[in-house]
Parts: sequence; structure tokens; C-alpha cells
Amino acid sequence: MKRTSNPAELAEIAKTIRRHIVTMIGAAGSGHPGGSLSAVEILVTLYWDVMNHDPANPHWPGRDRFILSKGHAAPVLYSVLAECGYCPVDQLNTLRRDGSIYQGHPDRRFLPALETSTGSLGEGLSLAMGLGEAARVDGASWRTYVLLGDGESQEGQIWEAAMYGAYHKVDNVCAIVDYNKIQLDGFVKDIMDLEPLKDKWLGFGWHAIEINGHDLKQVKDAFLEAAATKGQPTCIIANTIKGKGVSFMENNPKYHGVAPTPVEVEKALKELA
Ligand SMILES: Cc1ncc(C[n+]2csc(CCOP(=O)(O)OP(=O)(O)O)c2C)c(N)n1
Ligand SMILES: [Mg+2]
Repeated sequence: MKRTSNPAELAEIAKTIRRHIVTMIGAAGSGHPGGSLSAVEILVTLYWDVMNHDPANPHWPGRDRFILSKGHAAPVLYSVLAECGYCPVDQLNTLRRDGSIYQGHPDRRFLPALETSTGSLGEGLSLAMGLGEAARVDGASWRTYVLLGDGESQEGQIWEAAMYGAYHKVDNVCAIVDYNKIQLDGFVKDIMDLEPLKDKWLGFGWHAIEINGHDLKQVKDAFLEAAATKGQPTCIIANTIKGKGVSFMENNPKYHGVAPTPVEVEKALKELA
């Protein structure tokens, strides 16, 4: 893969990833487009610009780790891993089929390049804490990134792990909240509001940074600030738009877990041309 810090190139990659997401979920006839599309700039920045990793050597011990705690957004991770060269692009459209390496939620048994299987919400930050501690025990410099959903942040286990991270100063872990304001069946504020979200992370003893999660420069700068923060873990609260890039999906709770029809796929791909 060719790494890049060039915003124009990263934006082109992001568009390719969005096309994959729409196409593969359309082909599957089921899946989660909204929360996949909202996380594109975050994953593209991590995999093309920030993380140390090597698609030719997926289990290189010195690699940075990424955990998709909101595992239902598997299409964004699969598209990114495939475009990096970890797994085949031409099988993305087998998403959710029996025996496919691209299961509905990330499954390490089918795709060993994954760090872990996810999909049961609330677990990823705890896994990240374990990885962070493991790196520390080994005296290693690799970092762990974990992407959380905002609806997912209503899970109690997240806050248990958050308490752990601050108390034990697990500063090699960076959490990102994909703050797209929508969960499974509606707006977060109408179901169980998270506000004041940044104050909650600060109150739990974390360094917290709030950004626009679609602004590539802000995303990159936040990761640099996280890496430079010592003595406490960092949470990046990334304000995003669920369904970003496809007009009729943007900010529409329907597209949390509904696939685009063939006509909608065509319309979406025109917008992402
Ligand atoms: C423990 C658990 N409970 C319920 C679900 C079902 N579920 C899948 S996605 C989702 C909503 C998640 O909302 P959010 O974290 O905001 O995701 P995003 O908006 O990023 O798609 C729920 C409840 C699950 N996967 N795991
Ligand atoms: Mg959400």
C-alpha cells in the first residue's frame, strides 16, 4: 500500500471506501450503512497516515492495533483492510454470505488480519486496555486505537474500562467516539442523552479532544495530540454525520441497519462518483 498524508489523496481514498460500503451492503441486502459511512475519515486517517502497520506482515508484533468496538460497522473496516491489501477487494460483495471472510460482524476466525472479533457492543475499550497493558509489560511502543459508537457509550462496561484507563495511566490507548448522534432506533438525545460527553471523559480522568470527524486535518491533529499525551489515555470525540456522503442517508435513523435498494445504490454511487 502507498501511505499518504496528502488531504486530497486521503479524500479520494475516503470516497472509494464509501463506494465499497454502499455497494457491498447493497449486494448483501442487509447491513449497517449509516455508522459505516460516518467513520470513514477516522479509519482512512488511521490506516493511511497514522498507524504503524504492514499489510504484508499482518501479525508483525510492533504494529499499532485497531479495534472496531462498534462491530456492526464492519463494512468500513473490511473496505479499509481490503484497500490496504490485507484481504481481497473482489470479495467485498460476499458480505454476510455463509462462509464469506466478510461476516456481518468482524470475525477473526474468518479474517485473521483482524485483531479481534467484535459486535457485542461495550467490549472494545476493555480489550484495548488489555492490549495497552500488554504493550507496557513488553516495554513496546505500539499504540492501540479503539472506535466506539455513541449509542454504544450507554453500555456500563465502557465506563468501567474508562475508569481503569485513567487510574492505571494507560496512555498508549486512544479511544475515538463516532459521535453521529443516532443509535439503533433513533436519536441518542431522545433515548439516553450522553451530554455533556466531553466533561464525562474529562471527569473520568482522560485527556479529551472534540473535533469534526470528517475534517481530515482535525482528525490527524487529534491523533498527534493523543500520541503526545503522557500519563493518561485520550478520548477523541469525533462529531460526525451518520450516513455521511449519501444525501438520503445523512442524519436519517432509518439507515442505521437498512440496506440500500438497487435503485438507491445507483443513486448513492452517482453522488460518490
Ligand atoms: C451488547 C449489544 N446490544 C445490542 C446490540 C444491537 N445493536 C447493534 S448496533 C446498535 C446501536 C449502536 O448505536 P451506535 O453505537 O450509535 O452505532 P452507530 O451509530 O455508530 O452505528 C445496537 C443496539 C449489540 N450489537 N450488542
Ligand atoms: Mg451512533
